[in-house]
Amino acid sequence: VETPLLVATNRLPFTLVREARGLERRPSTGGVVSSLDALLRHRGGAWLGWPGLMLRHGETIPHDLADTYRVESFGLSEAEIAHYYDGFCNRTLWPLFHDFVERARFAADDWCAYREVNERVALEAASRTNRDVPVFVNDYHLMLVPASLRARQSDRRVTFFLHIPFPPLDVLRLCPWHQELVKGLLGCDLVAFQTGRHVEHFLAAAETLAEVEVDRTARTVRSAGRVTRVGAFPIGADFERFDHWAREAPRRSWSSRVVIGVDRLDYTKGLCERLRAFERLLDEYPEHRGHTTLVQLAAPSRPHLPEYQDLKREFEAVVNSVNSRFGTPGWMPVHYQYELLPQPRLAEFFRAADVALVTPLSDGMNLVAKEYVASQVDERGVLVLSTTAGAAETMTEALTTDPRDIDATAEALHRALTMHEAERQARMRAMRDRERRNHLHAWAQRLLDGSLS
Ligand code: ADQ
Repeated sequence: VETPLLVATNRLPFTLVREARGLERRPSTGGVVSSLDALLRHRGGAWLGWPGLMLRHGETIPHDLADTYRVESFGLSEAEIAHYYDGFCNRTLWPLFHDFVERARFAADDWCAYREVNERVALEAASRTNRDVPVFVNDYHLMLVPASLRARQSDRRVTFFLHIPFPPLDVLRLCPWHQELVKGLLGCDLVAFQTGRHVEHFLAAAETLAEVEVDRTARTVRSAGRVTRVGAFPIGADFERFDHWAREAPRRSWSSRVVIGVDRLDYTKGLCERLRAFERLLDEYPEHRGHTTLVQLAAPSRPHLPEYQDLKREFEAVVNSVNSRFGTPGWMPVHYQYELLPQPRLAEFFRAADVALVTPLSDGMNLVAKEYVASQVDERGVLVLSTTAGAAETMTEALTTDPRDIDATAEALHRALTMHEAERQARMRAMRDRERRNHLHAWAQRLLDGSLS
């Protein structure tokens, strides 16, 4: 019999909205949510997270008949949303860990709120499940939970996975509380990252702590008489579903060749640099004018934060300038859509696209690269990928580029658009074989097996 599990994330797999009839659940979509959900459905247990609003006295989370595991929630006050979530999570850790040092804000009241919320989540996790239930803590919002949980229950099994990069020591050190963050993770039995590089960064950070013994070869950290294992567990896409959606998708014919970009509208994703590279391509290789369209799908993200509003304005200005420079009555160079599309629609775009331009400035993994490969059922497209995306560590058949180097990205794009069929197919087939094995659910299972071994 498989042991049940407690999954702890910042958000629950749905958001609660208050309607006239009462509270309603709006399910979240996305790969990670669906894989953790599948895992819990299979093993049973509980999911602990924030439902997106404050429950009022007497309100409870509406039950769903399909629930096969318990849903447990924690609340966040307005001040905590401002200081813990918008503050320390999204204005300190997010930019710092993605190496946007100048954007990172270090405010003591944000840090205090982060500590308090993490404490509370650990308390909830400890009290709402039996001690023999392993806990799987997710992502940068909850880095102090493992140590806090360990202090209460020394025998609890705890695993942590970081979806974003773990930065090199010289960047991490800029955070006045970086040692506390590392100590927080050392409460785990297993700390897991997306890539080997992030593992190395973490071990280097652990080495700076007093009374800690790091074994770089075995990838272990001994502290307070206990051993924490550290490892790379690269996440995968939901391969079979994208493959299936792509095969089922209606075949629309495009009047030009298609280069696709799909991202949350976030400054880490390098959207403006990508457009500049496309513009450079049209400048340097006029043969693509009139024949190639960049389709950029952008999902709204953190739209209430001023830096995201600025980014949206800036990006849309670049779209307009490229379109007005090169556009003709019969051809619009950039087709831009600001909305969250259903995943089957994404698969349709991915299948049709001759090239995917996946050029984040920094990224833990990047699932879009993998979803594109999964949807390339005709094996004729080319993936252009940033060296700075975690995905580049394993997707070695992609054409890689430094996303800040506009000329290099334009070159890579030209090479992709002119590559011979046999080479395109060989590269795509190798990536499809790897990603088919390395799919999302296999990742979750590997992580659990790793934490229980
Ligand atoms: P994200 O930063 O959100 O995730 P990513 O891996 O690219 O980055 O995943 C984005 C997801 O959103 C993909 O599944 C994509 O299909 C979807 N998406 C993007 N734009 C969309 C649109 N317009 N419509 C519909 N769907 C859209 C974090 C880390 C990543 C890491 C993941 C998983 O930052 O590095 O790969 O977690 O661990």
